This record gives sequence, structure tokens and C-alpha cells, in this order.
Amino acid sequence: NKTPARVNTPLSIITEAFENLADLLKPDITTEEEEDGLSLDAFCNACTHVSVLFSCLGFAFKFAEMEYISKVNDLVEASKTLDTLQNILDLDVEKDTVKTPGSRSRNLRRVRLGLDLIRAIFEKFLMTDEYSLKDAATTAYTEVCAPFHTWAVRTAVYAGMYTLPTRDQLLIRLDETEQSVEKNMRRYMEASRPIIEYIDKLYIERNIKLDW
Ligand code: 1PZ
Repeated sequence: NKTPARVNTPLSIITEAFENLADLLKPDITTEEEEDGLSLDAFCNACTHVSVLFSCLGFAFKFAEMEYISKVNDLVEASKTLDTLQNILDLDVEKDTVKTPGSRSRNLRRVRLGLDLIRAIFEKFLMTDEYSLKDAATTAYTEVCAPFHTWAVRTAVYAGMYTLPTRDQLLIRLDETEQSVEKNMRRYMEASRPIIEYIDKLYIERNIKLDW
């Protein structure tokens, strides 16, 4: 596929934000200093950009959008007093509130699942150009998020999947073609992977299992 990635499309904006974030995780070879963790500000900034995707999905995903945005906003609020993602974990570990509903460590875990869900949807979407958005999103959701959602939420999400735009409608709304979309989706898949792994490591290093 020699088609260049399109620029200034919703996907390219998200992709660039995550590439810039992933760059922060690359070791800085110019200094010998111990790295002091991923900037919460920078992380929130990239996560905020995901919102443009929701406008392509239609009314049924308004709830998912509100859920996602409220969690990101809580992290934005935290970023006013905390510098890094690990600060969030350390505070909740100290107060024993890592998994408490509404806690920042819990909201970070939810946002991380959202980022991984998008990655998985893109992965399925690109497997064949016959894949509908509904089927790609359903398979990805089953893999990434469903195990951690309640029965009521899962049922609502699966029902909502029938209202998703068609593959062609999605491409039009994203201002991409079947050829150009591949570049931007693959770039997001690559950039998000180290970020997702980094977040998982924050919990694992503190002996917190990721089964929730
Ligand atoms: C182009 C891609 C189309 C994809 C469509 C896939 C939509 C999946 C929708 C997921 C809905 C989640 C609804 C609510 C979940 C809540 O139960 C939890 C509660 O957390 P708690 O408050 O108990 O700690 N909330 C979440 O998991 C946070 C929301 C995540 C939403 C992720 C959306 C990802 C973005 C999809 C593409 C735009």
C-alpha cells in the first residue's frame, strides 16, 4: 500500500497525538538521568483527542462518550497537582483506593481499556476490507472490554453496535479512503501499544493484578 497517510483528518490528529506521547517513553540517550515517569499532562492531552472519533459513531454511543470523557476529565483535574501517571497509582496505593469506584487509578485503568479497545477495533477493521465496523467493533469489544464490564453494560453495548455506521459511512466521516485509512490506523496501533504496556506495568509493579 503506497498510498500516503492523509493529514489533518480526525484519525491523523489522534495518531499524531499518540505518536508524540509514545516518543516520550523512548529512553533519552542524551542524558544519563533516571527517567521520572510519563507526564500526566501529556497523557491527558493525547486522550482528549480521542473525542473526535465519537462524533463519527452516532447517537447510541453518546453514553460511551460521556463515560470516557468524564474519566479523562478526572485525570485532567489530577494533572493540576500531580506530574506523572505513577503519582496517581502511588497515592491510591497509599490510601488503599486503587479499585474504588471513581478513584483515579480506577479511571486510569478504564481509559487504558478504551485506548486498547480502539487499537483492537482498528486491528480487526484492517484484517479484510469486507469487515463491517459493527463486526470489527463487536469482536474487539468482546476481547478487550467485555470481560471487565457488567452484564447490563455489555448488553447495552452489543445492542448499540447495530446502530454503528457502515464501513463506507465511517470512512467518509473520517475523511479517509479504504487505502488512506490503513496508514493512520496502523500508526495508532503502533503508537498506543507501548503506552498501554507502560500503564499495565505501573499496576503490575505494585502487585496489582489486572483482572478488573
Ligand atoms: C470507531 C470505533 C467504534 C467503536 C464503538 C465501540 C464502543 C464501545 C463502548 C464501550 C462503552 C462503555 C460503557 C460504560 C462502561 C462503564 O461500565 C465503565 C464503568 O467504569 P466504573 O465507573 O465502574 O469504573 N466505564 C468505562 O469503562 C469507561 C468508558 C470506556 C469507553 C471507551 C470507549 C472507547 C472509544 C471507542 C471509540 C470512539
